[in-house]
Amino acid sequence: MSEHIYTVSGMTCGHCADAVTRGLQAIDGVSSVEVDVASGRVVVGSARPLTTAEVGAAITEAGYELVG
Ligand SMILES: [Cu+2]
Repeated sequence: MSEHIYTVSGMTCGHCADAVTRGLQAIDGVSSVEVDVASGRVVVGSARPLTTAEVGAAITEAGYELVG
């Protein structure tokens, strides 16, 4: 179990947070997602290491941007 912290831009409300959460939870091995809309901070817990590419792809697909 490891925890990864990302910054996502473009989220403005709870629906944005839900979309990002759903996208990240669809990644194999992801066990938890916590989103703070105001800061754009996203904490992802996972059973295996995640690549920036797969996390970025999931966030892009949800309509937002991984910035860090
Ligand atoms: Cu929104």
